Amino acid sequence: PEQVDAAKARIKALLVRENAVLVAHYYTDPLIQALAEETGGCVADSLEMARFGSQHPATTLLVAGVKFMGETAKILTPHKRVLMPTLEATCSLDIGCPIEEFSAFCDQHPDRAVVVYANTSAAVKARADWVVTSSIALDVVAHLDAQGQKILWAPDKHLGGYVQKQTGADVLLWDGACIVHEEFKAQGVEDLKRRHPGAAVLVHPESPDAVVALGDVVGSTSQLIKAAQTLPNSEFIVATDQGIFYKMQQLCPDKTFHIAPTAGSGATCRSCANCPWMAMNALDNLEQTLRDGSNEIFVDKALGERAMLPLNRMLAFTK
Ligand code: CIZ
Ligand code: SF4
Repeated sequence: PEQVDAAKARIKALLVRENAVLVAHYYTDPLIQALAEETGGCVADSLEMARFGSQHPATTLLVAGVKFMGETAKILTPHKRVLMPTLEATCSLDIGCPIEEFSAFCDQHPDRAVVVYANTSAAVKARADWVVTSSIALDVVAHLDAQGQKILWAPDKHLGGYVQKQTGADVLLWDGACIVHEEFKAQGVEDLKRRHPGAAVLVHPESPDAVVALGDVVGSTSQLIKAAQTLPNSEFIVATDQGIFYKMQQLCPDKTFHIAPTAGSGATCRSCANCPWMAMNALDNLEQTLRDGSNEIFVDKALGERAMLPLNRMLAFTK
């Protein structure tokens, strides 16, 4: 703890020296989330991270999360320096949607509006008509459906399938998945629910169908946090990355949170439900990046300008 305090103090001084602000995702290490809060930064989902970073006056954004979040920040504010604790932190959705194949898929379906999840590369965003996060996916697709548009959705097939069911829109799905959410098991959730009958089940829609079907609330990280605060239940079973417990516990100190099982046995798994790429963000690489300006994010200028259009459409979208 003393070493942690010392590291945090050094990072605080570096943030001031570099005129930088720390923007952290809910799935990062609780130490990083706390540091963001203590230094006037933000802890949020990818939509709010993008909004916060683009509006904050700091000239350097230090983005703790995965690569697409740093790229999004750079695309929205090309004049700012965007740093990340590591450039290795990617996402199975981004990896599973390479631009050449995706672009060919879009070319085969020119009649469809291309809607991509924020968890994609700058090049994929540049090929899209709309970028969405899980916070606004349903609203955007319902809006397009109301205009009679057919949709090509990428990359998460679980979230896309959920959106298709909820909106009734004509949605063609790319075959991608999140390696973290895909592991949640319906049987395990049911078993756990039997042991905690009063618990409400909170599910992120990147989870498989059968798990989503058990959700009392299905939604983005920010929506699940809100549900933890507003539902009367004192216990919750949560199917998303367990980094979210930091914020849930902070806002609801008297409530109990159980991670949804990633095995059918109903045994909870403390080491699972933790994105390996999010976990690459740590105090030591965060400090190193601020100290020497390493791990700066660059996005090709023309690509960035093209990708900015659907990103700004996302930020401007209100129901
Ligand atoms: O799973 C992710 O990476 C999420 C939930 C991103 C986001 O939109 O905050
Ligand atoms: Fe990607 Fe899943 Fe990790 Fe989120 S939790 S960054 S969707 S692999």
